Amino acid sequence: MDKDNIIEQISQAVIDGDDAASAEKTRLALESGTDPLLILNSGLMAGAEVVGKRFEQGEYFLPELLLTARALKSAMEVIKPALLEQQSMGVGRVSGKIIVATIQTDIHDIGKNIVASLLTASGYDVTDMGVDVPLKSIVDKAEEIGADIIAVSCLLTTSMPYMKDLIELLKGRGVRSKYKVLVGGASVTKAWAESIGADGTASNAADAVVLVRSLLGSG
Ligand code: B12
Repeated sequence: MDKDNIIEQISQAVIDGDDAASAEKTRLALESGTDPLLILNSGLMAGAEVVGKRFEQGEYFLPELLLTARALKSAMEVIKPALLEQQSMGVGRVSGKIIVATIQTDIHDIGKNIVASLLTASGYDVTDMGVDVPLKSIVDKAEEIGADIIAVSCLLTTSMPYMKDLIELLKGRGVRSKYKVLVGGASVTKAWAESIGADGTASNAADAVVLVRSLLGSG
């Protein structure tokens, strides 16, 4: 099967908000040996990006976003086992407690969920706090479980300042140095992450795992 073509078809299914097609095309792509990461990055996320642009331009509306979310989720169900298998290959015992959350006022969780799943598959002890999580709850939980890393996701530019506030809150409580803070999500850039004093960012879930490994070590 032509790999570029199937990746394009997956993107198209996401753009069309066709959940049956996105799952089916993803299954076909995996069966033909396509790298699950390529499907995630070049198929699913690329399709989501197009939908986002059309939404911004007033060509798509909330119903289309919802259909796309469904198409992304159905494809994620298919791709997840393959991604997890790839991620857990060769992984021994690792140690590290990681809190994962979508920051307050933001409810996007498809990307956050895949980051949490891959980190779990990589052997880390992950506490997924869900979406729209207040800053104080994140810090309280980190203190309670003795987390090593706080990984926050955010897709709305209007919610991004809360990531900075999270770092300020950690400083205010005198516990900033206890944690590595990672930030991510479609709107987060490396420059922005640096500007707020975060310890790192990654543009996709697999790179998030690489980043965590580099911070915590893998064995
Ligand atoms: C699907 C979607 C929705 C769904 C979300 C469903 C769900 N359960 O998540 C629904 C329909 C609910 C929705 C709602 C809204 N949305 Co919306 N949505 C999208 C869309 C199209 C795709 C998001 C997605 O799932 N992408 C696929 C995943 C896999 O990618 P990802 O999230 O980026 O995650 C990857 C990486 O970023 C990274 N990553 C993610 N988190 C983390 C964390 C760390 C620590 C690290 C290291 C890495 C990392 O790894 C992930 C996997 O590889 C985006 C467009 C886009 N370009 O993303 C708009 C988008 C995010 N939405 C947008 C908007 C405006 C909204 C609404 C305000 C619309 C409205 N008027 O109501 C609401 C907001 C509600 C709220 N309070 O949060 C805008 C935000 C614009 C902006 N600049 O702020 C976008 C960018 C569209 C656009 N271009 O206009 N949305």
